[in-house]
Amino acid sequence: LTIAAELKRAIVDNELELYLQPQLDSASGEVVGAEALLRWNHPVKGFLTPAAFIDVAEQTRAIRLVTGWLVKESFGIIKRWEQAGRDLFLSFNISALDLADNELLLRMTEELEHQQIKPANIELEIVESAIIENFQSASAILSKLRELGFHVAIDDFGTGYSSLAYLDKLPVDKLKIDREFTSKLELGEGAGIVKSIVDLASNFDLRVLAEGVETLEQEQLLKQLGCHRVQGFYYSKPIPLAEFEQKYLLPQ
Ligand code: G
Ligand code: G
Ligand code: NA
Ligand code: MN
Repeated sequence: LTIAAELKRAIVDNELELYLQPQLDSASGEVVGAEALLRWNHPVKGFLTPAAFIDVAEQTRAIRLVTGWLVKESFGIIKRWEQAGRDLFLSFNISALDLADNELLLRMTEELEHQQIKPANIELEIVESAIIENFQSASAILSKLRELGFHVAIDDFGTGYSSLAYLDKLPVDKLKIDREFTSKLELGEGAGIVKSIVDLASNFDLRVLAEGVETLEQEQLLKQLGCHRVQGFYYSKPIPLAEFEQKYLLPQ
C-alpha cells in the first residue's frame, strides 16, 4: 500500500492518536491549553511519531486526510472540555498544503457550525515558510480563519526566513519561539535572541510562547523577559489524551 492508502486505512481503523503537551501561562503557572501531537499506532510497524510519516504524507498530499481527521478530533475534544466547564485551548499542526486551497477553511467552518464551540479555543500551528512560500493563498485563508475567531501561531519561530519583512503582514496571533533558542538560555547566553523575539511580539501585539523549556532556570529567565506562555519537558512531555485529561481537567 502507498502511504496515502495506508493513512486512509489507518483513519478508518482508528490507528491515529493525539498526544497532548500542556502550555502554561508563565505568570500564573496555570495550564491554559495544549498542543496536539500526532502518533500512529501502526499494526505492523508499531508506535510511530511524525518523523516516520509526516514528510511522506506531505509529499503525497495524504496530509490532507490527516488534517481533516485532526479538525474533527480537535473540535470534539474542545466540545467535551467545554461541556465539562473547562476553558482550555487546543492547538494542532497544519502543513503548507493545507493552505493551498479552501479545504481546511471549509472543514473548519462546517465543524464550527456543527459543534458550536468557542473558536478561540482552537489554534493552528504553522511554520513561517509554509505561509511565505505561498503567501497570497496562505494569508487569505489564515485571515478568514481568524475572522471566524480561530487563533493562529507561528511554529519554530526564528529558525526560518528573515521574518521582519513579513511579520506585519502575517495574519497570526502568537509566535512560538523555537526550542533551539530556549535551550541556549541555559548557558546564560542566548537571552538576547529570546528577548528580541519577545520585544518583537510585543511591538506587533502578538502573544509569545517559548518551546522546549527544560529547566527551572529557563523558566525564571523567560518569566523575567516577559514571555507569556511556556511549553516543554520541564512541565510535561506529550502524553496520551486520557492522561492529560486526568491530570489537568478532572475535579478542580
Ligand atoms: O511529536 P513530535 O515532537 O515527534 O513532533 C515532531 C514534529 O511533527 C513537530 O515538528 C510537529 O510540528 C510535527 N507534527 C506533530 N503532529 C503533527 C500533525 O498532526 N500534523 C502535522 N502536519 N505535523 C505534526
Ligand atoms: O516542531 P514542533 O514544535 O511541533 O515539535 C514538537 C516536538 O518537540 C515534539 O516532538 C515534542 O516531543 C518535542 N518537545 C516538546 N518539548 C520539548 C522539550 O522540552 N525538549 C525537547 N528536546 N523536545 C521537546
Ligand atoms: Na508544533
Ligand atoms: Mn515547534
